[in-house]
Amino acid sequence: MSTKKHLNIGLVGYGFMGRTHSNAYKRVNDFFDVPYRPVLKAVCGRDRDAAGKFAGNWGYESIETDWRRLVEREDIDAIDVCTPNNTHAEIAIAAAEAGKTVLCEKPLAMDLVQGQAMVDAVEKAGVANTVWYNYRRVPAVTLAKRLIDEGRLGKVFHYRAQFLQDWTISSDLPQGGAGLWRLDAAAAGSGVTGDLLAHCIDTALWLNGRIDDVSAMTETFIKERKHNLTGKVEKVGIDDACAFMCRFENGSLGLFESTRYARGHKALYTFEVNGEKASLRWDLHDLHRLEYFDHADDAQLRGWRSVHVTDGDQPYMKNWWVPGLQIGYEHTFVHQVADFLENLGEGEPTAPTFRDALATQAVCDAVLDSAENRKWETVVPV
Ligand code: SOE
Repeated sequence: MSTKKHLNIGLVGYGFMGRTHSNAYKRVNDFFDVPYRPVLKAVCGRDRDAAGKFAGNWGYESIETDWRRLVEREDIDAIDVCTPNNTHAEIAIAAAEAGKTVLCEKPLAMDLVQGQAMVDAVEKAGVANTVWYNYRRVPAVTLAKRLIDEGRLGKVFHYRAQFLQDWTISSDLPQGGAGLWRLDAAAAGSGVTGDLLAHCIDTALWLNGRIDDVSAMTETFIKERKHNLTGKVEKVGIDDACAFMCRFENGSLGLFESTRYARGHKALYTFEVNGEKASLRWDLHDLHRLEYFDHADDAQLRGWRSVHVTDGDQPYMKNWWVPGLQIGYEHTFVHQVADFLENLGEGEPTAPTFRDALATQAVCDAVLDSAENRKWETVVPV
């Protein structure tokens, strides 16, 4: 019999992210010895049939069609917000006020003002909280963090990141509704900046520290799309592409680029860090590898090495298979739940907390302001 404490999960939203999180809750205790067992108590969605189907598929015990009812339920310990961005704040704040643990999909909020209210709510209520920036927990990315913290790169000069996709090139693609809310500014807040660059920024702040100021440009290539909710052709308010340069507090220079118009690229998230002693780079399409160049190597053999991050000494990997056998995208969510439950047992926060995610929000806001105003913008300290 398991002696683990139960953490009763109430999931709001059952799209793509609802599935990744549910999978993580189900798998975590099979692979990680953590003090809590997540229990799939209820899933909430406005469409009763769809919520029922999701609940049946994933093993949720019950369904709700109003998130307020879910938040009120005494048998729910944690609210997991997997809904479009424009609903994060209202749900997360109500959950915190009801004393629930809150897990929230990225980006934290529509903007900094909303994000600040969310941080205030969880901090005032003293509830555990985290934001699902899952790529931090790709073992190769966590290894990059370890190497940087060990000082192996020395002084960092450059940080560059890209997140490239191609799924919105067709002008026939409508905006709004399931999945396509990402193209609707009223639901998403922004386009690639909040959806994709937010991942790059979260990783960058974690690996390389604060960003002081930014200079950005954005473009909306398709100006009008049919809206699924109104049936009318409406103006597109999101950024289809965004590129920015920035200065980090540690003196290094940053270059970031994201688009959904890079034909041939599905989810090409890459970053590279160049330091005085060493460089490293990572690519989501080859996610179990970390490329590393160490200038201290024997000059005759010096070169980029490709580290296959599958060994028990490397982050998270001792919990999975045997050295040489890799894991993938879904495991990053399992890792986040594992860390969250471990920290919950110890009363410790799990990064990225709402406050950590607010720092990413501050950079996103500065990037969008800079693109609009066509000038450098200072990132508001949070
Ligand atoms: C968009 O296509 C998307 O699914 C993002 O919303 C996710 O955050 C990213 O990880 C993959 O791409």
